[in-house]
Amino acid sequence: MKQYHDLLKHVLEHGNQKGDRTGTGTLSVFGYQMRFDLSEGFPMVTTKKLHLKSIIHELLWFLKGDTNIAYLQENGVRIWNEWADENGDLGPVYGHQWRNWNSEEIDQIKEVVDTLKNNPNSRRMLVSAWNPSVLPDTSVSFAENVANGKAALPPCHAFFQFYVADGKLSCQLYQRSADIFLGVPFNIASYALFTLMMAQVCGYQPGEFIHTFGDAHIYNNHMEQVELQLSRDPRPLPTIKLNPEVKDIFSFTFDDFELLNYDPHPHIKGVVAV
Ligand code: THF
Repeated sequence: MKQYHDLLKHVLEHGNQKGDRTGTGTLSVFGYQMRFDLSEGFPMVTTKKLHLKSIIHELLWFLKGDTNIAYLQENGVRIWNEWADENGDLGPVYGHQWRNWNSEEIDQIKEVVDTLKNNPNSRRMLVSAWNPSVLPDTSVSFAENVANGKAALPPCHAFFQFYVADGKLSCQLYQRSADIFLGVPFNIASYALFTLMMAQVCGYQPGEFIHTFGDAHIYNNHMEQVELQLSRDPRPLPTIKLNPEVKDIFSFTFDDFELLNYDPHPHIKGVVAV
């Protein structure tokens, strides 16, 4: 994953010191792009151990249209705990917008699958999680926003587009805000996995995952971790095997994924900014 190390180095070299909503402070750049050829292996960071289980369950949870953390908690996934209200609700976040945009019964995922199968040259194969009508009021708590029908947090990975050429499916994500040390390794693996799943159910080979950033930042309290990670040498990429029987994007379950040859350096802990 040279691309990820290049991003870390780019931000260390060119980043602006910036305050942020969480009060932590960041080193930040605006605008950056990474490309991953999915035929070269599964783009999972090897210079620290990543928890694929959390990534798979989070993606399946988005695809169900679920926005309550109960499913995640039942499966031992804690990454959304900090933002949920006392009932576990996050308001109309990713899953809601993907499957039921603006509560108008617009299933963006189903529509993209249909277009990928029937009109793959289309330039309209987009999914938007960004919905200005449910953006939170930052002067009140996460829970109060949820009580008011707003999202607890605005989506960070805001929208994505698919593209087919030469029998290969590619996906490009626009991420408006990116926590490079903690979130980005998750986001890369999640969208790469999603692209492999969409390719299988729509009958294409995997193409590229293209990751485009708005504000890409390293939190000030992740600097030591980043130095440690950069001192390590990237290892060969793992591969992922999907159960080839699954032909419906909404039918995947946790047991349909098998990670092969993942040999990472040890995990590096970091505190998440809330
Ligand atoms: N807020 C911040 N500050 N960073 C983010 O990456 C982020 N997200 C989501 C929403 N708000 C965010 C939540 N995603 C971890 C990973 C992804 C998250 C939140 C937290 C995390 O703590 N990862 C640890 C532990 C992993 C585990 O428990 O499985 C890690 O070491 O990777 C970005 O979409």
